[in-house]
Amino acid sequence: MPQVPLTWRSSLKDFSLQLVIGNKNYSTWSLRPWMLLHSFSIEFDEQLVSLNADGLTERLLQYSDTARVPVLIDEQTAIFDSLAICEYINEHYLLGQGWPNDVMQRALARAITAEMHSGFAALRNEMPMNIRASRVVSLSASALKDVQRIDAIFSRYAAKNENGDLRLFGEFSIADCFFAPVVLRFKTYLPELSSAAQDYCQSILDHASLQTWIQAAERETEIIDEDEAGVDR
Ligand SMILES: N[C@@H](CCC(=O)N[C@@H](CS)C(=O)NCC(=O)O)C(=O)O
Repeated sequence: MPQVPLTWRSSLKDFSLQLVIGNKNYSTWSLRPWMLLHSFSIEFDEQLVSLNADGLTERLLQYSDTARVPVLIDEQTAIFDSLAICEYINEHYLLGQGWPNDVMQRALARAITAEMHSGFAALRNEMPMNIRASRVVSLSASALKDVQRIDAIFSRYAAKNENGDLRLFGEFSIADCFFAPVVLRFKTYLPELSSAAQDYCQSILDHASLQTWIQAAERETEIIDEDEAGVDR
């Protein structure tokens, strides 16, 4: 992909970009586009909708027919699904810089992002994101297999950028945004990981945008019962 200078559409005066998200403590899907926008300093308004079960569908239907968050509202179009939103941000605001420059690395980054988007069901069920918590869960064989596969992804594709930070394929991209929620699940439940995977997790946890999200999650007080798993460590 040709190198193009980054020119943000958000520098235009008449923009109004709105991201509708769920509770920061729990909403893995919301974190992905939020982290992409925040990391690339694209201005947006944030609208947080409680994921509490009472009247949830009606609350979410105000923004999208899918009754799901995240939703990105740009120029009165509501774009739903975290991957579609990230692709839109990449095309419309980042001029392609949301993915690695190299075509092969870009293909692999898309492959693992798609794998995360559509897979790891056991891990999702058994280790819900719960940033404030430190918990112990006993994992099924399927969830352990998911953890091992993610460990292999981190070990294989994490590489240092010029600041010495570990990022998938060496430069921060949509792939890191998609795996950040898993890093937070690992922080809560501490499954056994290789040292290479642990190093990647720590490096992403230190990312300034993720720290901003974590701090906001820690200030939240609402409990979503469906996403509380395990016992306190
Ligand atoms: N594939 C969708 C999934 C979005 C999703 O399931 N969001 C959850 C919150 S993290 C939701 O809106 N749940 C509402 C409900 O289940 O009623 C995406 O990638 O955005």
